[in-house]
Amino acid sequence: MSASAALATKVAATTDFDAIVIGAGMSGMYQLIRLRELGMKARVFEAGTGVGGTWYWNRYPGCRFDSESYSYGFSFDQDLLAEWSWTEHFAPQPETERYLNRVADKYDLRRDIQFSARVKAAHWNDAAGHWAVTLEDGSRHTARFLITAIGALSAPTMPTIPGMASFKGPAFHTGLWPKQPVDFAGKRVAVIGTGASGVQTIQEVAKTAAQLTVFQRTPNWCAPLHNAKIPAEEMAEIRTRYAEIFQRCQETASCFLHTAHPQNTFDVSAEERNAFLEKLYTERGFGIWVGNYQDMLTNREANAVISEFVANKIRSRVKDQKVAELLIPKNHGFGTRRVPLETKYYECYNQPNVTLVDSKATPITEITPTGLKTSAAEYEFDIIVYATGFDALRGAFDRIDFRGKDGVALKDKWQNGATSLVGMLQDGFPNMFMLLGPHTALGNIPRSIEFNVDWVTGLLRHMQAHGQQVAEAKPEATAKWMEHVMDCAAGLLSMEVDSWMTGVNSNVAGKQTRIVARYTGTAPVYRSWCDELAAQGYNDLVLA
Ligand code: NA7
Repeated sequence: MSASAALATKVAATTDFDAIVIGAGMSGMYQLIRLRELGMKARVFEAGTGVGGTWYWNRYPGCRFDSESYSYGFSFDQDLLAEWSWTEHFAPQPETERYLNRVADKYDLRRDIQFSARVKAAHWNDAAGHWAVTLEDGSRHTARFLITAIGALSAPTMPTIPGMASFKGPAFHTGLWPKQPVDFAGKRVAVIGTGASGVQTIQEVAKTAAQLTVFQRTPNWCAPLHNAKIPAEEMAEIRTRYAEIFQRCQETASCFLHTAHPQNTFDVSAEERNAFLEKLYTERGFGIWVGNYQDMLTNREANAVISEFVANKIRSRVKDQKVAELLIPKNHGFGTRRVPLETKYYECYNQPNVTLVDSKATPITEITPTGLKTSAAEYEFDIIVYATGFDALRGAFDRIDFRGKDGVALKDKWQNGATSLVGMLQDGFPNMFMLLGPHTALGNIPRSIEFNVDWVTGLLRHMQAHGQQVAEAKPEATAKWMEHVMDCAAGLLSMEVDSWMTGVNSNVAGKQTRIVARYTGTAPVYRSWCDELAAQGYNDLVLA
């Protein structure tokens, strides 16, 4: 019997599982594959009835990637890369869900996944050296290791407007969309919220709704997606370049195909700059955001130039200039919040069936049985869509009662903002590994997921090889990492703006103050910290 199998057997004798994974999205699925390779008995608990996480829950109309499809899928399985065809440069949600189900089929993942199983609590038992996980149905399961694969944008938040329960028609949050399609044809529809989800929803619903009223509190800077179908010959060509594509993702700052242009905004003439910005505006994907001049997100004057460029694009695309001005952000510069990518979004407001309401000037005061009231008017609707976002980054953690050593609650530990070691470990919480924890590199998320899963797997393999059963981050290592996290955020214009990226959510008590909520360094720097930690024999961890 191999050493790993021997350890697995020993652990299995004392706990229900070697490892429990919370969540069957992309990170949970990939982690399960790797745990099996380690010979571990693993169980995944998933609240939904299917795999896919983000791509299971977010089935709102128009939901799709903003990362190029072929840079987003799993990179670890050559046969899957050879077999799968993406049909669009930015695949729509149903295609991605199909893709993830194909992965689940191929690896027979569902036999180790318990669906409709929402984790309520996870408590570390120091004496037994295991985690006890309690589900909402009251059942309790133990495992030596606990791996959270609960997503960074997975805790949807509803507004707290009086009367919400009284609305008689259907009402949906974009992140909790029903499986059966919603027919908007001939309906009067309200969409509340104009973030990335709202923008994708609006441009789709505007096609069929009799009347669409958009309630916009803060406009966002949106830029064209330039999506297109991928014909079979082009997909065949893309397939030959996968090694190059994923290599490129490893080298860029946020794992996208795009990365900052190595010049500053004012290094070039106004003419050259304008030509460059025009080019970016006509190119696919996030280039205009993450492939722009390298000082765009740190230099106020530089940021003003790109902001004015995009503002003029909005003015040229929207006929009614009063509406255009309402759609142009005035309280933050381009790229300092997440840039929603759009397809004829601004042109929607030229349609007679679409109305924009400034809900900063005239806030929504009440949801009524037949619609809603603002401080200025009353509206009647058949359907209300809440595109009001998520309690991001640590929100999904706050919804589970995690307790570490001495019964300390993670929520209390994170009272003044989350801490971590490389986003994946938390001192005081032994054997808990967070795949998309706070302060992990995000960007093109599957690239980060694959890295983090492989890193956790490497740590588990190391522990197996050395007969170690407990791993915990050292507080001093956590402090050093958090210092780096804080340093990275210094000087970023995005830190001056309220958004989920700075930990602000107006609908969640206690989350009104900006904090360094995420890792803002580059992915290569992030990975070098993690690799270094492993290369030094995990000296920043106590391994017992
Ligand atoms: P976002 O980007 O957080 O957007 C939420 C939107 O909802 C935003 O426009 C908010 O306005 C608006 N909102 C939230 N609460 C209210 C209330 N109470 N009244 C009016 N308007 C409200 O969430 P998304 O789902 O679009 O995107 C999140 C990320 O998921 C996205 O970046 C992708 O990476 C995937 P506010 O700006 O707060 O004034």
